[in-house]
Amino acid sequence: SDKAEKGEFKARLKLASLTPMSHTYNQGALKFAELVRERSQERIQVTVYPDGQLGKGERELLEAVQQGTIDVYVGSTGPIGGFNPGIGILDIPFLFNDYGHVDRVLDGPIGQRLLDDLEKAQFKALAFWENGFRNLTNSRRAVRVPDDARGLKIRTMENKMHMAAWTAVGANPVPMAFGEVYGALQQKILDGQENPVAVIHSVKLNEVQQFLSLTQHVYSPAVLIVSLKTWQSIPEADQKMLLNTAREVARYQRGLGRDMEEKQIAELSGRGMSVEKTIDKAAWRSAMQSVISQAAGQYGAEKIDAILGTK
Ligand code: EAX
Repeated sequence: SDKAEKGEFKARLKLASLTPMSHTYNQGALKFAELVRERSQERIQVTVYPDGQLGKGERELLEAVQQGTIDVYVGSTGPIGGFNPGIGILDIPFLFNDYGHVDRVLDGPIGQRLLDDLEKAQFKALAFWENGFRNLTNSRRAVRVPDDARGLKIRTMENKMHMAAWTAVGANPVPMAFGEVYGALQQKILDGQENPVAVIHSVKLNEVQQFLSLTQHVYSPAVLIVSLKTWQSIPEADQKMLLNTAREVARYQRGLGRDMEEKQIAELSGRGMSVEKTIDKAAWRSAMQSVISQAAGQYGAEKIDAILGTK
């Protein structure tokens, strides 16, 4: 960002994500850029760099945001626990029942406290956007019950709780930057990975994964984060506008993935994926129970109960 001659604030902001332009993150980001441009009378320009153009993994993007070389991040909260442990509470398996529950928690006081706390890590988190409920894919076999996943090499995010959850079901988790995943699946270095339908569809994982199981084992929030360095250079009135716009676009962006989910599953199936729709969630939850119980010790049972009990 830089100051214009007559003291009028102007900025060019780089926004980065890992997913293709067609994915909901970037459709949301384009909408955000358009509204910010309009509302700032073209003083603030946001350019969207999708598809890992500015870095292969979300940890890498987040490090650049801390340094201020990338201004804005939209991505999963999965790797943010490495920067700010508190946010990891959201990655507990089977914490959220459905989208309504998600919205009530993330848009309520619990969500706001988690966003505010990210400032300690040099992140000005404007709003929760959405990655989605994560599902397992693999190239070996149909996976319906947890035992079917035994022995599979599954890429996870760089997130200890996710790794522990896959270890608990007897799989072998391999943490890896998202930008390396397609190639590793193609070369059969990995058997599988897990992601929301919107990601699986936009990255065309059906080309390298035959089996999709709608496990929805964990809800994966996304966040829109501005580098604190960038943020502090922005005048208060523009900060307010950015914050309100991020919140407004959050509703639009979350809706995109939710509205497309059924259609994208049907398309993946039409492209040859075999889709396991009947998943016994109780069986998966109990297979991951040791991890869920451990999380209570780590984050405090009362904090988890507050999320579970948000009506
Ligand atoms: O944020 O790394 C992942 O699997 C994430 O779900 C993805 O990059 C979207």
